[in-house]
Amino acid sequence: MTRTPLELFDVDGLLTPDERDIRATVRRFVDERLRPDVAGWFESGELPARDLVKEFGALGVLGMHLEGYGCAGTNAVSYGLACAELEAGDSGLRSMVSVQGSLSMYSIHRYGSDEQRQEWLPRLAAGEAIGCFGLTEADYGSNPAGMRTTARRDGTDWILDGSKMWITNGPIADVATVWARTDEGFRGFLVPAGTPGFTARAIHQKLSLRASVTGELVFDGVRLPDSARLPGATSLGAPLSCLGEARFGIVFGALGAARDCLDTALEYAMTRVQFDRPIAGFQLTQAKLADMTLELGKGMLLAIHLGRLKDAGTIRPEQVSLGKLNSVREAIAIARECRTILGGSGITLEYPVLRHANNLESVLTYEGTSEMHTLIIGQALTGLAAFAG
Ligand code: TGC
Ligand code: FAD
Repeated sequence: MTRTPLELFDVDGLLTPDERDIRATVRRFVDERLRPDVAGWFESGELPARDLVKEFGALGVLGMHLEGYGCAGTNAVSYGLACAELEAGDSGLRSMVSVQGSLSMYSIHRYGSDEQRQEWLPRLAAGEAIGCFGLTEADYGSNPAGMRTTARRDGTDWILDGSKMWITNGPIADVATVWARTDEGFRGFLVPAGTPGFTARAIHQKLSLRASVTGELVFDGVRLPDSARLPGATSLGAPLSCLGEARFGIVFGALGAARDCLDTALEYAMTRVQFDRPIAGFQLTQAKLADMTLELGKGMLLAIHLGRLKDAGTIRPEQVSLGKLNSVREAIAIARECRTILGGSGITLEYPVLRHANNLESVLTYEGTSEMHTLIIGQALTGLAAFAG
């Protein structure tokens, strides 16, 4: 009798019936709605983003871990499991959901005024509007504290100048959460699409995350009323706390991509015959499968543990870094190893493994590079910040 990798760890035994139901619902949606088309979207670099966001809204995954305003209010583990299922489909599709729920909606939910929440959250939860989150700039990625985008007061208004780079959903967003330097410290602003002076352009020729829209945002003397400012956001800690939410989703999400690769490689190895026997029967193949199963299972146990800490309200940023670093590092190693098991077939879009591996290059970099998470863990261990010279 054979077992799937995560069955070996009895992961299901750690989950509640509700958590398993949510996972099954999202898995079904991914298998039926996304899987048949996702390789094509990746190949063409085009996807029906607006339709998909509406479908994600109907599924209930947009801001699903937030309370009120049409959000499902699930626990963190359920949100993580949903991210894993979405990323088993494609990292770009999980990104769309992460950015909408954990970055755009969370920033408004946590730091916005009542009016901002009422105006945007129900539409964002339903997928009737798309949100994005602009923190990174061309010259300030790992070090957002150096950002050059500024907002200066002009009477009761603000004038926003600068640009943001690599922004997921940027060119299709109805509202952008934009972080800027002001005389009073870092502040966040909600900038609706179509505001005079605000433009967005798509970044093309990506070799990773092709089933996702990525863009540059430019602000040229954009005039905003003070009511566009997120009143609760008064330091860089505000955007960094939003990153904590999205990073948590990636802890689970990347493992979903890894699981999809391993399931694919296992199935392939059982049926691919060389030297008159399935390649799964060779010891070297089994060693690969066993090692990958171990890393996938260990990663999932850590993810669930972190989810329980998050649900208890005790999780710390460096613990999220442990999970993000581990999940993405192991997922990309698993994806590459699975590619070897598929031989030549592994380089095509007929199988998902190299698509996942390519996507995971972005996941390794965004939401804090592996090096940044290593340094965050190093700082927690030593008390010494080694980010700057
Ligand atoms: P530092 O002095 O360490 O911190 C400034 C203030 O922020 C607080 N803080 C956090 N709060 C909550 N959660 C976190 N994760 C936090 N990290 C820091 C900190 O306590 C402090 O608060 P206070 O009250 O003392 O002011 O700031 P630093 O400038 O030295 O930053 C250090 C560093 C390197 C850790 C930070 O800059 C960093 O995380 N850099 C990586 C940047 C990054 O991850 N960018 C991601 C952009 S968004 C994105 O990639 C979306 S991808 C799309 C998708 O998710 O699918
Ligand atoms: P850099 O910061 O220039 O880093 C380059 C290399 O130098 C990395 O290996 C890094 O680890 C290393 N490095 C830098 N500093 C140090 C140091 N102190 N010590 C050791 N090594 C160091 N951003 C958003 O704000 N919103 C989004 O929606 C968003 N979506 C994205 C989507 C995609 C597909 C991609 C690729 C990126 C996205 N980003 C987004 C940006 C992402 O967060 C940044 O790319 C990331 O933070 C790294 O910044 P950088 O690319 O400028 O690299």
